Amino acid sequence: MLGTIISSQEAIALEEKFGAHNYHPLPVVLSKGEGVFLWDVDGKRYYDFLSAYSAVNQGHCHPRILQALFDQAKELTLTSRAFYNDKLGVAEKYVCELFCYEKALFMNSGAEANETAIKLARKWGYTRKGIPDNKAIIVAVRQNFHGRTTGVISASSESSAREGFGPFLPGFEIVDYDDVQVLERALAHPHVCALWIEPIQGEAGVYVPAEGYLRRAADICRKNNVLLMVDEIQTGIARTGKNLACDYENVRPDILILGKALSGGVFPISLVLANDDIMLVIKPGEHGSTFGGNPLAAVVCMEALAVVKDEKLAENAYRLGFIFRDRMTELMKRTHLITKVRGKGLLNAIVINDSPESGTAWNICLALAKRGLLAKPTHGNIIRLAPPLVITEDQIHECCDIIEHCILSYSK
Ligand code: IF1
Repeated sequence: MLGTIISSQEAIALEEKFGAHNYHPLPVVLSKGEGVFLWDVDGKRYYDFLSAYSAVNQGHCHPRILQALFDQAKELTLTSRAFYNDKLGVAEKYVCELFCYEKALFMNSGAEANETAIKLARKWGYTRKGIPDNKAIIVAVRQNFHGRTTGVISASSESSAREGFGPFLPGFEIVDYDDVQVLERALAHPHVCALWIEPIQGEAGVYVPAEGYLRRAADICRKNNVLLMVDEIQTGIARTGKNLACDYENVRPDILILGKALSGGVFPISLVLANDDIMLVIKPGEHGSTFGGNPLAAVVCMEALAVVKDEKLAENAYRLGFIFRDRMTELMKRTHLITKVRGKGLLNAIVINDSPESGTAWNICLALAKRGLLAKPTHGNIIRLAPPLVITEDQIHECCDIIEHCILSYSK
């Protein structure tokens, strides 16, 4: 069975019949990836403008990351944390020095890393801030996205994320994003242990907050002895043109949450970083996971991060992001179909001038796929455009030509 070539139709039918229907994929069946390109089972080549939701910042199947995977896989893949291994400590030192924290806690999925952060913040609240037991509050923001587990969706403001999944975890207060005044009030409550935000809201449609919002949020946290917990799972690791999106405002989260491109899309690795006074509130036996911090992840993570640095991917994303948004802004002047262009680095989106239910953004993505560019709408009428950060300037222009053609020739 392994390696059997199946047609697009067969692949889709198999998923329809045997797979949970928890996604509505574009009708494209991919079988190969390399750098900025994906190929479908019929050999058609596409530019990848989703990058597996920013997990493939280094490009598909990066040779250095794969080599690190192969070399380690032949030696040792998993020991569990019941024992030490010769790679985890090296990786913990690497990421602590890279992101300037004292302690690292490796997990697997982004949701798991956010769940870990919730536990850390709450336990810090009880043992360091003196919040009465089971009274800790974490302030989250409207239209957040931190994952799909029931703890995490307890802080979601979206009915689509919550409906049918209650009862929810208590202890979350939801306030408007990008509103400093509301933070002044909310964070002053003595039972608040943390503010939990994304520096740019990815799922919400690449919503970039006002200049200074992150900085002001950090200051209000400090003033109220509240931890700033930042989810950089989608915005981190060079995606927005800086190593972290927080770097734009010199904000250093008390708890930093990473995932996705930590492995260059090779397999799930997530990470929580904090200093001793926070991380050490969790004692042996109070948290963990079977695969969290396995030697394979340790090696892959270090190589994936080294690739970002060696290939100057943040600088590339920073520079090409401006070129891309300029092209999209020029296009917006020539069409009624685009009402907004926004983003930072190579995390960008265009807002389509139609209702989320209209299907217009979906149809535009189908047209883009026909012309060899893969993207997918979010929140109905917003098209996220986020290629791997290894893309070149010429390729950016070629992709803008494709987007331009599809927008200007689109008709309902
Ligand atoms: C899906 C969204 C993006 C994330 C941030 C945590 C997580 C994610 C900021 C959880 C994951 C993925 C999940 C995937 C689609 C995609 C997504 F549309 F769901 F919201 F990117 F915007 N924090 N985002 O973006 O990490 O547990 O998935 O490893 O669930 O459909 P995960």
